[in-house]
Amino acid sequence: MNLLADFVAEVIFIFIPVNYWYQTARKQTFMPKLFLGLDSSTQSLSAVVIDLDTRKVVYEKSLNFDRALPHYKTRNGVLPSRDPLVKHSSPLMWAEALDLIFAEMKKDGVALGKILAVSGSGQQHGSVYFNERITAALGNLDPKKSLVENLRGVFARKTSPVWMDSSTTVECAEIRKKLGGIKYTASRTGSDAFERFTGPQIRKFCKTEPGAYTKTSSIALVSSFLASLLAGKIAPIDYGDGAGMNLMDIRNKVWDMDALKATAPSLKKKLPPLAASGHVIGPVSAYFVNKYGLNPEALATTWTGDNPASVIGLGLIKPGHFAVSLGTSDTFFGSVQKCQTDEDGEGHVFGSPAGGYMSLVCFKNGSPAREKIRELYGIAGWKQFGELLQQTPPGNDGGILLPWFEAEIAPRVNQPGIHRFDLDAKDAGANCRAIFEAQMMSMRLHSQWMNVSPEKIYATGGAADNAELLQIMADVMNCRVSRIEVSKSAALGAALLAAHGWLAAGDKNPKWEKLVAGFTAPVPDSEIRPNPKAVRIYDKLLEKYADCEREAL
Ligand code: XUL
Repeated sequence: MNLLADFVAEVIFIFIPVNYWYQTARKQTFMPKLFLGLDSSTQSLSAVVIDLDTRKVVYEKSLNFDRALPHYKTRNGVLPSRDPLVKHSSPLMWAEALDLIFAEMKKDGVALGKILAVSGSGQQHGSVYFNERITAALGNLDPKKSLVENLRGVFARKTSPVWMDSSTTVECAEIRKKLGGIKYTASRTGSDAFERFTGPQIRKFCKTEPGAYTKTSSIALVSSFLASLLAGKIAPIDYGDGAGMNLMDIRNKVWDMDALKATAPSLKKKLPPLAASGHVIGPVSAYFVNKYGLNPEALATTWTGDNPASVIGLGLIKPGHFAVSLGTSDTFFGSVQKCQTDEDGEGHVFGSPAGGYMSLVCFKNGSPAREKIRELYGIAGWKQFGELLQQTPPGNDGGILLPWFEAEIAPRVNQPGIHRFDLDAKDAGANCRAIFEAQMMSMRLHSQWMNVSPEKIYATGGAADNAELLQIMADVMNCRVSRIEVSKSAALGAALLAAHGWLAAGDKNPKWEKLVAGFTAPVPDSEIRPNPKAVRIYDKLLEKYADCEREAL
């Protein structure tokens, strides 16, 4: 009898560890390493799933808010407003979109049960305001209900101001004054006080709705709001998106108490902690496990802003690698070695998810302005737009158009309007050329503070498909331009952030350059070189362009 018991014990003793080892090894050998990245942008929510072993994007999907969720009545993702400077959106719409995209992924057969970690990015600066019910709601998300139903009664403010809002000029001036002027505000928080930045927006809310501000127990960014839903608890704000608030001490990556004081009372209590992008918060909420079949061991990580995520998604890991993103906003950004802020206060320094910093300049009149000109001149499509560019000379014979259809960020324009100089308003071709030349000259002019001369610029975003536009970019910026065919650079960056977080949590010490390899190569043979003759024309025209800006302002 004893012998039998010993034998059984022996078998158990050997079998359990061997079986455990076998299962773990099996998991490691056969489990694909899938990571999910989400990007909640101005107009859509996108999902990208990557397989880290095969270095492939295995799934991509986008939901356009206006079309997929028409009951929120947004236009291009923004709620209608009588005041053209006020641009808000609905946090419930973003939450409903999250449910919808998970349902789509499930329907499309995405192996949600095999995803190891989730991260994401959001349009920068937008803010979400909760009352004290939020913690319990997040901790008890009921899978039998939708996220919208689960979030009923948790908001201290129904709508969220977004990055397109320009209604806080007074609050910017107040904060800037308290912090000691443009230069000091920028060197302290990474940027001068900007209308769309979260601090001035919080100040306006506190001044105009003091009762609702008092009832606000917690404030989130778009990114940290959605991360909170995934994690089932209030998520930290990361150093990339946190730097877009005028509230974070950019050098020490902690909340800046003077900036907080200059903004609104009791603000520290209402803000979550700061953390690195992709930092592991914990396992994903049971809501997503029970409802959509997400792996219960999948990790929820901190999200970041869409621009910081694009730094990763475009592979701009080494300092000096820069990109131009031609989207709803046009941005010029890249990794930099040190934190050098703009003394004139037009540009921004954010924390880079790859560590260190990124510099960025943002133009509000991006693709919507190009589209307006196309519509104004009845041009059917971008192909025809490109043909018109070919028929017009670089420099446009000195014709200049300032395309400020909306209030502009760089340079600061509070009174929208378009201005023509030596340009015939009836000439369709000249106006098409003028708008993109102006956008590129403005980019060159307002990024001089960065003091960078990139070897090459990577172009991305919808309009980057147009070779004629990229030639103008190369000639104005006097730099080689290559197209990166990553349609969802922010969502891809987010998926890579999830992978980084998962590897780091497993003590794997992942290296960014290795991690992004294979995902972010430029399109072969897409390089466009500057034409020396055109470069000389733009070098000269830039002076006239700067004079026109000064005159219009
Ligand atoms: C950056 C900015 C925009 C938004 C767009 O400062 O305001 O690029 O992030 O989503």
